[in-house]
Amino acid sequence: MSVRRFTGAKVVIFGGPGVGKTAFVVRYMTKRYIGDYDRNKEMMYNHKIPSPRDDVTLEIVDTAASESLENKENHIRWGEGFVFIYSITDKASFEYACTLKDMLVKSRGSEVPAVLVANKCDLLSVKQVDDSEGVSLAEQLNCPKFDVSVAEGYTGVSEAMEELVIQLKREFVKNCSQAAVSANDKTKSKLFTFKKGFKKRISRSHSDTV
Ligand SMILES: Nc1nc2c(ncn2[C@@H]2O[C@H](COP(=O)(O)OP(=O)(O)O)[C@@H](O)[C@H]2O)c(=O)[nH]1
Ligand SMILES: [Mg+2]
Repeated sequence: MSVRRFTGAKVVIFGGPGVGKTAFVVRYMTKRYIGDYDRNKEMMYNHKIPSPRDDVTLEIVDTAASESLENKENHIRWGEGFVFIYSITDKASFEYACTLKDMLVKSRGSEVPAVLVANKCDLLSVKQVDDSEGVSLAEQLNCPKFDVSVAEGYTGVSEAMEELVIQLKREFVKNCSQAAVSANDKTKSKLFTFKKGFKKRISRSHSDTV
């Protein structure tokens, strides 16, 4: 029997305009911080994570600032894991993350692999979002929250992505075992139908002989 291995997953980076989505992805992939990007471009990246057994490739969509509702819904259907980013300096971006969370939970439930990222923690003096608000959103998303400054460092970014990859692997294993259980159920039910048919045939042939 062939063993399925986790070789990759589709990840969506969600968040309002200017929260640092592109800076986050670029930091994660290159460890570098580049300040300015075109906000209206949606980008798709393939990022290979070396692993002892098989390489794992993440397909990452860095969503654009002005996404249509249809686009958001497409991304929610497409993604296997989600990074929700808001900026602690921008209340509207927090509210935007809450709206995206509602859309995700409505469509996919709250068990989907996800992490919440509170970005721009280097700008505490102009903070607009309380920690408690972020914690409550993370609870609703059923996921951990990471306080990061993409501008200041790589560590928080990589920790958030490592956590997401752990959740994605767990989900993969869960799906594999569910598939195995349902394949087993199918075999069992085939066997059951066969046994039933066999019993019927026997009792018919028995009554024929009486
Ligand atoms: N101070 C600060 N600025 C940041 C941080 N992350 C991103 N930015 C800046 O925020 C702006 C928007 O970033 P960008 O990645 O284009 O946001 P996006 O629209 O969500 O993709 C840029 O000027 C970034 O340099 C951060 O952690 N701290
Ligand atoms: Mg961007």
